[in-house]
Parts: sequence; C-alpha cells; structure tokens
Amino acid sequence: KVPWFPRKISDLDKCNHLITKYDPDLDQDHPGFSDLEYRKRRAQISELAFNYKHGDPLPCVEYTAEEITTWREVFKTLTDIYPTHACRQFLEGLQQLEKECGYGADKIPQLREVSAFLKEKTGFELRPVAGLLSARDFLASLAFRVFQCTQYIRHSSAPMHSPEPDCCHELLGHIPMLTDKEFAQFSQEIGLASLGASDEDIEKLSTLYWFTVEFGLCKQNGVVKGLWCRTLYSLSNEPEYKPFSPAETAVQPYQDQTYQPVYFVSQSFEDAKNKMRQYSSTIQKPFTLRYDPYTCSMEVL
Ligand code: H2B
Ligand code: FE
Repeated sequence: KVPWFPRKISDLDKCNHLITKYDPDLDQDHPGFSDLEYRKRRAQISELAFNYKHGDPLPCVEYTAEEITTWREVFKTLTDIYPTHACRQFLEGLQQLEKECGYGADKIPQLREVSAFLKEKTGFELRPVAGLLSARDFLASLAFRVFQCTQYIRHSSAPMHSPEPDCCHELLGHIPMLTDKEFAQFSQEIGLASLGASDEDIEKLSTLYWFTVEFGLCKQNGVVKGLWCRTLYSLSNEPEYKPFSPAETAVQPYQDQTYQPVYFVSQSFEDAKNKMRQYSSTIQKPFTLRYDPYTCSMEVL
C-alpha cells in the first residue's frame, strides 16, 4: 500500500508532523529546558506555525533585543568563516540576501521577505513550522519547492549550538543555497523521490539529504568546500572523506548530536544531481509523478 502523500500544494497543511524529542519542553539537555520564559516564547511562536494555512500571509515576529543579540553572535561567527570555508554558490547567495533582502547582523530576517525573494530567484517559498519536522513531511514539501522554516531562535545561553533547527539554522544554513537554481532543482528532486515512498526509502533519502545538504562537501578548484556552516569541523583534518555515491551514502549511519566522523564529497552540484537521479530511479513505486508548476500539483501517471 502506498503511503499518503500531498497531491497539491495546499495539502502541505497536513504535512506538519513534528519530532519533539529535542524540543525544550521534553529534552532535558536542551539549553532552554529550565527557562520557563523561553519556553513560553517558543510556544507563542509555535502557535503562529500551527495556525498557518497555505495562502495565508507569512506571519511576522517582533524579535526581542535578547533574541537579536543571539542572532548577531551567530551571524558574526558564521560570516567570519564562510568566505574561506563555504562553496561559491553559498557565498553568492548570502551576498544577494545581504544586498537585496535585508540580511545583516542587527536584524533577524522575516520569513515573508525571504520567501518573496526566494520565489523570484528559484521559485522556492517558505512556510512556517513549529519545530523539527518528520523527514517524510519535510521532504514532501521540497517536492513543491516549499521549504518548511522554523521562526523561533535558539536559547541565548548557547548561541553556537542548538539541538534542533531554529531560524539561524534555516536562514543562515539553508536559505543561501536555495537561491541557487541548480541546488533548488536538486532539492525538489529529492522531494519528488520521497512522495509515496516506503518508510525504509524515506530513511535512505533522509540520510542522503543529511550527507548532501546538511553537511555536504564539494570540490571547487581542487579544494574541498562546505555547502555551509557545519563546515569548520568537516574541513579540519579529523574526519574521513569519501566520494559521494548515493547507494553507499544512503546507508551510512550519521550523527545529529555530535560531530560527524564521515563526509561525502561531490565533484560538482551537477555530478551530485545526476547521481541522485540515477539513485531515485531505482526506488520502486507503482506510479510515476510529474510536477505541474502551473497548478502547483502532482500529476500521478
Ligand atoms: N525540520 C525543520 N524544521 N528543518 C529542517 O531543516 C529539517 C526538518 N530537516 N526536518 C529535515 C528534517 C532533514 O534533516 C531530513 C530530511 O531528515
Ligand atoms: Fe537542516
């Protein structure tokens, strides 16, 4: 039996299943666990995401001075290391966001503004989500060029580490890449491959997403560069590098709580995309899918 999947973009209203094990109400190791003020603020911002329906204007959050201070520290630390560690596409994306979309140290960008910008660049748009989303729902959204984006920020006591995604992770980690057309295409294709896939295949695609998007590396001018910010450790001499190869990568165990000991390096985005296409074609499904961009819906053939 084929698992349910969204057929039209408004079906993403049903793709909101959260993994709550790392959230501040339940995870005793979360830096905000004993800060009731923080948890209250989180609940307030989560509410915006829970109430959101496709087509609504994206909610705006008025961030507090403390939240902006946290953002500033993350922004400064990361923008210091990006020029030497991040790949060309990431740097170009970030530069555009700074010039045209109000990215900077002193303001947390609003999803509404970022979404409008992305839409013009690559057709991607954002929708707010209340926390860490299940892999199935997260990947399904990518199939519609929708990136589910958290809007709260990490706890001020630990600006450089968050056990779960927050707006720093999304806005400074993922969004710059989504301004790149080729990367946007790659993301949508992983999403398409996930629709109606078995739990086992979702697990593999999720692992591939981790090793390509979350801590992917690619070679540029003979130098290994990170797609983004988990790059400091990954580009040190400690970890092991392997060439990206989806069938092998899909079953490589990964770490989401500590440093990752193994990384996969792609020769180029195009190479990664071609290999992923080849891999996706081996996933058994009793139908084929085509995305119709005019109606933002899936044709099931
Ligand atoms: N949820 C949210 N809110 N942001 C992410 O970046 C994210 C997610 N990544 N859920 C997903 C899981 C990814 O790690 C893969 C597909 O499991
Ligand atoms: Fe992520």
